[in-house]
Amino acid sequence: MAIHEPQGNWWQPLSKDEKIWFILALVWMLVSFLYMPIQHFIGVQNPPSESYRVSAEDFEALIEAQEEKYTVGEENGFPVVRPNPDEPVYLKASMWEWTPVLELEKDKTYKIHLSSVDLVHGFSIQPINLNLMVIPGIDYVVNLKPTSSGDFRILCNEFCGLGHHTMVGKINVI
Ligand SMILES: [Cu+2]
Repeated sequence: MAIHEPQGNWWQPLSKDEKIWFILALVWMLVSFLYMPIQHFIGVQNPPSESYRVSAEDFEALIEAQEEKYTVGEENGFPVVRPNPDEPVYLKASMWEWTPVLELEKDKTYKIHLSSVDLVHGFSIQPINLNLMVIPGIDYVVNLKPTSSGDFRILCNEFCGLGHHTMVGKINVI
């Protein structure tokens, strides 16, 4: 025989207050749910979704070609590169450095190609709040438009070994 049916009215029908709260919660949930894809299209702070596969050797070659063409100086042993805003810009993460130092012009939009040649690093620009992952084998494109001039530090925010805390790069905005 099946389990006995519960006797009588074992549950209470929803009261008016409960119904109102239930409907409010449902409506808010639907608004949030629908707003997520809308924000993807109208939000101006979304991470870009452009990425490519790239080998460490190919990315190193792109970094070297960029250095040959656009190096304007040297800072702490790193080449200072002033790239052309109309061309792709390459920034390499490796244990435990960011290469090169980039010199960018204020209010110009750059397509920065980020990749790592060893393991996962994190790209974080200080003092502004920007955090992205840098993954070996992936060329991740960041559309970057500096809106104020000055020196910005690139910190690695993914633990990447003994020298992680020393992994600081630099962007000079002129
Ligand atoms: Cu790192």
